[in-house]
Amino acid sequence: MTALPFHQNPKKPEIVLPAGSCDAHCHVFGPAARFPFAPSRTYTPIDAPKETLFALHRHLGIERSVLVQASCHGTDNRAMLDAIAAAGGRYRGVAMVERDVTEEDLQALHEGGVRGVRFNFVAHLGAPADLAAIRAIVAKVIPLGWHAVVHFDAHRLEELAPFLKTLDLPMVVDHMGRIDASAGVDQPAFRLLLDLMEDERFWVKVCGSERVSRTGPPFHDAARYGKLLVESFPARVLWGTDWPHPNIKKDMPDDGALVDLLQIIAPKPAQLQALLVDNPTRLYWS
Ligand code: 0GY
Repeated sequence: MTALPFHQNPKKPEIVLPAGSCDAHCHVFGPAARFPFAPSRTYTPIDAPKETLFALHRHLGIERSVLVQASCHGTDNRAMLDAIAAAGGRYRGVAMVERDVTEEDLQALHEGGVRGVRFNFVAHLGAPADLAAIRAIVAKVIPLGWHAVVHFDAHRLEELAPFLKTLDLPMVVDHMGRIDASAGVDQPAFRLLLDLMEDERFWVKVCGSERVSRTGPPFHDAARYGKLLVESFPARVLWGTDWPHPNIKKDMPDDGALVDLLQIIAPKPAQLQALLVDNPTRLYWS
């Protein structure tokens, strides 16, 4: 199936973001002619090159960013590294690596701006990460001061949580744990996420409203979960656009409107400053 194109004309946000604001979850895809997609991919996105992302960030008032390696590029992190290199220190990355990655490979990624490693347990993205491989990789990235980003379907959290708690590094949960926004704050997956967050190793991204929403734009049903997470764990939350929104099948979000959702998610200036500036600085620029 042909991927839905990202929004071509996002609105100017209603809010002015604080200086140094960081989009801590977005991707670059290709261009495929230069950076081919992985043979193992489960979807083929439309090219989403760095120049388009840089222009979007300028339009939204975003000065820094964290590029997250997506499954369609597998463990070939070159498109991401190319974009980070072009951004002059304002962008960082989260890589995907093979189990047998060497210290030299990791050092090169670190010098290229990578500060974390990502593990996927989302069914539509292919085979789940292997737990023994995760342990092996984690042991190698801890000396670099990296963290892990974990991306899972909500129903997997119960089984995954005990394993994640055995890992001795900071861990960032993608997209509010991909909960179902229609299922209420007492749904088991959200309760488990809150429980996980009581452990100071864990962080959560309060983005992905367009993924967890069941009512559609403007995704207010989802934003209330982000608000609750920001109120409860103000120093361990991150936010991102998720541009160019891989695998969104309908209601492609307007990235300016996603920024506007921050008025619900982090309504107080101090919350916004922590979410967009201070927290990403601690995890990616310290
Ligand atoms: C996201 C979400 C998705 C894709 C990936 O690695 C990926 O391909 O993360 C998705 O399909 O929901 O965070 O970009």
